[in-house]
Amino acid sequence: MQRLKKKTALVSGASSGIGRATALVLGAEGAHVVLAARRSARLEAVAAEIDSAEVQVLDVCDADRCQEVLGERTFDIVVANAGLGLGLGSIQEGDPRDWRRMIDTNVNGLLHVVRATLPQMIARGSGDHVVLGSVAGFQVYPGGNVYCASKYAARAIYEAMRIDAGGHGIRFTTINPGMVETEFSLVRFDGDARRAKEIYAGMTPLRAEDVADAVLYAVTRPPHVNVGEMVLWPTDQTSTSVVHRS
Ligand code: NDP
Ligand code: 8X3
Repeated sequence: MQRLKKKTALVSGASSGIGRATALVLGAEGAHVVLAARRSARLEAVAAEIDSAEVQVLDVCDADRCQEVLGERTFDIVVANAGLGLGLGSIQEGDPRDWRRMIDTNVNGLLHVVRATLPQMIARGSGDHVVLGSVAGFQVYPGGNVYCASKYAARAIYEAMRIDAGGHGIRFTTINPGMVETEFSLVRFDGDARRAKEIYAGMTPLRAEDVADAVLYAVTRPPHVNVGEMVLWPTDQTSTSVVHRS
């Protein structure tokens, strides 16, 4: 049975990793999926795997473009997933350009998507708004500094939505995974594939599909049930800075 038939879902950051996996599961459940990210060819490839999908090339850092592309639409489900980490060095040696990009994408970009999509949900009195947070939004770890700060902010934005836009039939969810093997580490280490691979050496990370499954669980509960904060750890990771490796 397709549980999301006649629903329209927006997934930001759908060109890779968790966003791609989420778009695929929502599409397999019958949703029309709007795939948003910057890389159009990657989005087209994901769209080709979904029965009903469309591509929107969108940089979430661009507030006007978010409003233009998303503001006039109605979405039953929004998965605000686009995000990145850059670098893993100490705060005293951090690069302000990396800080700006992380804050612009993970905080301002999230706010732009929220601002463009929440009003129509409020007007219709329904919707599922899902924010991709992280365990990094609960515990700072060595070298995580500004990335962690951006994910603490994402959690605050999720809480703010519940408070400011609550009472209109909308369900607010934040899914907070630990280590997931995606392109995240490749981006964090500026394309250094060997360093990215080492992060997961001797342990079993989450797969993007595990996180997508959690999103699907949240958006397929009965209407009176709102899954709020969900934290997903790999069994081999017991805190943001403790990983058990064989
Ligand atoms: P990926 O690098 O595989 O995917 C990131 C996605 O975000 C890509 O589709 C990328 O698309 C998109 N994106 C990045 N910047 C922008 C932008 N400015 N505008 C639009 N889209 C953008 O990483 P993940 O799938 O792992 O990451 C997804 C989310 O999950 C992030 O928010 C991340 O912080 C979070 N997360 C990841 C964990 C992990 O261990 N992997 C753990 C916990 C949370 P494009 O480049 O085409 O724009
Ligand atoms: C991204 C994964 O392990 O750096 O949120 O927190 S981790």
